[in-house]
Amino acid sequence: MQKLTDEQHRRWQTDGYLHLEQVFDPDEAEFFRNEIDRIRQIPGYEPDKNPELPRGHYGWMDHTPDLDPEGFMDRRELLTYGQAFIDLVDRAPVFDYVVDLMGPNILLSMTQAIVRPSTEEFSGYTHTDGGESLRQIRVSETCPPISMKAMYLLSDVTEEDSGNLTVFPGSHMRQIPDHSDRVITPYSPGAVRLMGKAGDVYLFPHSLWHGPAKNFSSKSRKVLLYNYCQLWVRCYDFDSVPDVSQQCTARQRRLLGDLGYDFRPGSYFYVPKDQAEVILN
Ligand SMILES: O=C(O)CCC(=O)C(=O)O
Repeated sequence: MQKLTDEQHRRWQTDGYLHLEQVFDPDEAEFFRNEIDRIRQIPGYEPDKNPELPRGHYGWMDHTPDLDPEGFMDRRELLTYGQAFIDLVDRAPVFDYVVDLMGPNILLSMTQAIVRPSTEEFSGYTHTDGGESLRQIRVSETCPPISMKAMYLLSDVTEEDSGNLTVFPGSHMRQIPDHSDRVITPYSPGAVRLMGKAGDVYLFPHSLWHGPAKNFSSKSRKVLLYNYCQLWVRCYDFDSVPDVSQQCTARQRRLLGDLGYDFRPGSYFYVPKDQAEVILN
């Protein structure tokens, strides 16, 4: 498996994110942009506006509310939309780097496609991932993260206010002071609005404060997100091994929570005997 360099490890520990250049070539980036346009038309999980539901829950919809390919979209559970989305689950080198950072005892916890249109109406936002509890937890810089994500950038983001992923370097280690008393935005002191090209990937843990900046670029910004968590953490997208696992390789099935035997108390906390072998493959 490919490993990160010492310099990349040092950056991960100090800044809390890594920028990998040109993981996809232009054709592959275009392929996935087109795939996002395709799946917009078909049913799937999208943010649910039902005020009765707790925050962060998604609902099953016939299609994305905005059918314009440049309009907003936030689709979850991508694996049923085709083999290309399944292949990304453990694709080199990104997955190799995830294992290098997290170790082999991991699950795929979420897949997501987001389109951020160019608009005056969206002012960006900043958050940590994984909900209220995970926000309070910070592992030390020498520990593997509890959860992290790979963001595949499918559009060029080479200017400010193009829907840039904005990060607060070091915030995975040091909580932003007073964050519960004041709203942290992509324009707050300490924010870095990242530039990148279609095909680049950002890796970052859920504890890093981050989020999308405004997009005034006149083009929509499209990304794919693949999240991973330690095996003992629940995944976002499924409450049991999903049916799509039948189309997956042994390693992908393991990443979807198929341990190779039926659940029994202790499962997921103490790992299967062949866990490292299956994941390191
Ligand atoms: O850039 C985006 O559109 C959202 C990305 C993000 O904040 C996230 O992945 O949690």
